[in-house]
Amino acid sequence: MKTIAVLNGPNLDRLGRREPEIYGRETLADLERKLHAEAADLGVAVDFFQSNHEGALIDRISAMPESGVAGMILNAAGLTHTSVALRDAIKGSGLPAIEVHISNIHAREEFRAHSMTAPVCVGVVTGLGLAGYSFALKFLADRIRA
Ligand code: CA2
Repeated sequence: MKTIAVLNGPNLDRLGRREPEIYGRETLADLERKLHAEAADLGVAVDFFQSNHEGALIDRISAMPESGVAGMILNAAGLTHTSVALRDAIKGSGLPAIEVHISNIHAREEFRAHSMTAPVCVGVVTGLGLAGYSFALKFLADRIRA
């Protein structure tokens, strides 16, 4: 069975516990449970990982090709807007990546509208809440099976 990695960046461990008006009330554990169930229906496995540390996310991405991961869904959170190193890691992995944002990064502060990582991703889902992860999972699962 093919594995799709789901990576979440800094502060997303607080999901559902602060700023519910922006990020909703569901927690990261709720999201993980939902994606595992959806992945089972799609015939893929999900490897779920969150870190507040840029280097830990980069190490995880770098290890993916050898560990048999077939693609990734990435919400790099605040690092989206700053991290050349993360962008290099995504590109270097050679794996298809979908960037996901819970909020619409184009409808908020100007600095959020620019993504360092989007140009090395297949596509971006932004502003659809946690459903964005599900859409990205379906897309990647279809693509990987094709
Ligand atoms: O909308 C998204 O998914 C973001 O990636 C979330 C990041 C933000 O920096 C990006 O511009 C857009 C922030 C993640 C912080 O997550 C929290 C969740 C709940 C409570 C507090 C922070």
